Amino acid sequence: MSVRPIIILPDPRLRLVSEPVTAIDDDIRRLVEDMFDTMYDAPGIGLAAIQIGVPKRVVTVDLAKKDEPRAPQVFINPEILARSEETSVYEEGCLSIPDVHEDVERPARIRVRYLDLDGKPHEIEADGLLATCLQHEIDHLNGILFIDHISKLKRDRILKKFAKAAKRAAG
Ligand code: GNR
Ligand code: NI
Repeated sequence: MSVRPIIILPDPRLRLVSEPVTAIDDDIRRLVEDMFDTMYDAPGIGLAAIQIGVPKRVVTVDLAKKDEPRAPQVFINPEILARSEETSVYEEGCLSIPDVHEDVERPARIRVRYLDLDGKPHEIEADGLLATCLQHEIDHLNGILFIDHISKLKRDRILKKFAKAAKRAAG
């Protein structure tokens, strides 16, 4: 059980492009375990490895509601193969941008290819919250944040607030 610290805006590591996983070894299995510990502790519905400072293409998701049993899902090297024309809007938040929630419009459905923890490839069609969450997490793997999908005015306001808070914390 290792809850690792979540990195927060404006940490420049959030802008890194994460590297593909080349071998699913004990290091990756430990990383995934720590990601779930950290995600459930937060709590959040998704986490990208870079949010705990590890620039590898690993995503964890659990969309189960509070009164439902846990439903952990792991996506290694996830790739979006296709996006629907139709879009949907969800109010998104991010553990790396605490207390900020904004509507984001994204493709409503995506086709995703990924590896599971056994290295076995899968292809799924995702819609609803899973489609939104996977797009949010795959964005993290590419150094993109949900605030990059909102107006520049709102984004700059948020960036300024977090830059100021970091400055204050540094004394
Ligand atoms: O916990 C999270 N909730 C959430 C809500 C709407 C859209 C995306 C998300 S993901 C977020 C956790 C997180 O920051 N993942 O990177
Ligand atoms: Ni996030």
